[in-house]
Amino acid sequence: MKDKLKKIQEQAMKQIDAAKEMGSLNDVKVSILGKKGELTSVLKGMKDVAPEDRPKVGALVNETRESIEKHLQEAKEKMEAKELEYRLSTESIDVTLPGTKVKHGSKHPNAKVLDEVERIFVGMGYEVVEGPEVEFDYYNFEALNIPPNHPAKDEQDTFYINKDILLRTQTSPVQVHQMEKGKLPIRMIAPGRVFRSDEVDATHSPSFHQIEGMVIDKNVTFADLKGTLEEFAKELFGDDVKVKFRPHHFPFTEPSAEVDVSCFKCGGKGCRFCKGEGWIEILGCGMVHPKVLKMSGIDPDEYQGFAFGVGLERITLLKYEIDDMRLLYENDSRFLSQF
Ligand code: 2NM
Repeated sequence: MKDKLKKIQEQAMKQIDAAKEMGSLNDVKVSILGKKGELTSVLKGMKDVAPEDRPKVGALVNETRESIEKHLQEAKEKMEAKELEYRLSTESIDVTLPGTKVKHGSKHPNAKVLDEVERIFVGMGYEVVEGPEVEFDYYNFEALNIPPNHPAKDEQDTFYINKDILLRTQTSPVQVHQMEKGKLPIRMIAPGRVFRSDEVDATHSPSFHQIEGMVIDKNVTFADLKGTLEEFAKELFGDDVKVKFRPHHFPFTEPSAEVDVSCFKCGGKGCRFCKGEGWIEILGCGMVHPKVLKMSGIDPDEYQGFAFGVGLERITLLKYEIDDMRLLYENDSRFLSQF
């Protein structure tokens, strides 16, 4: 038995010393110490050894195993050290090479303008409120004093789900919901997606975004409306723009107006950008119609309000001098990465 163990050990040592790579080192390990290895089979033959000799033989087997394992480990470490040395002497890193550029996304120009508009109004104490894109006819039209026979209600302009339910054509329904809650005063803006059955071209899309604002309090006058929107226009387009209010008509406001800013490209002299006008229209506004207040449960003798509506895409096109609205919807990264 002793001789057999000695032979196994000698043979193992020889094989280990002869191994040239990790793989053959592992093969040696398996063939001797593995489940079906030579040393393991000796251990399995213990039942044939006389009981009084077993402790001695067992100790001898363990000694042999430990010695082989130690030799294996040493050979492995030597091999690893040699490998590392080889890699260190052959591989090198040029730390002066330029790094790989990491491409990262950028905010959509619409989102940037919306951020800016929200910042301006939040700074004046307004709340940002959102509401559903699918609405009842009542909230989109009737509660805003838009009569049943109004042309805007035509199926050519509005997407109807059924006779009473539609895709909102403006975000004013959000203001109506807020008025119905009965918590006064109100200072809010309602940004969001709106829908109109328009053909796509450079200035139209069946789905775009609006930001509507509304203030309701005691003693609110047209002077408050003018001061607020003048401040808004100057913050958005620059302190030196002039602001002009032109009389207009909306069913939900009385009086109503459209607001122009002096062309920020030519300073008002007239250029290609403002089509020679010197002025650029940016929004619609007015004093909330007493009928609109009354329908939502507000007493117009006690409370008054002003409201306004801005087309987000229109402002984005103007601010970034983009000449086609479709560019805002294509999400071509070559376009978007410029902002
Ligand atoms: C506009 C122009 C003028 C408007 C009115 C209301 C409400 F709910 F208070 F009646 N919200 N938004 C309004 C007024 C919208 O968009 C061009």
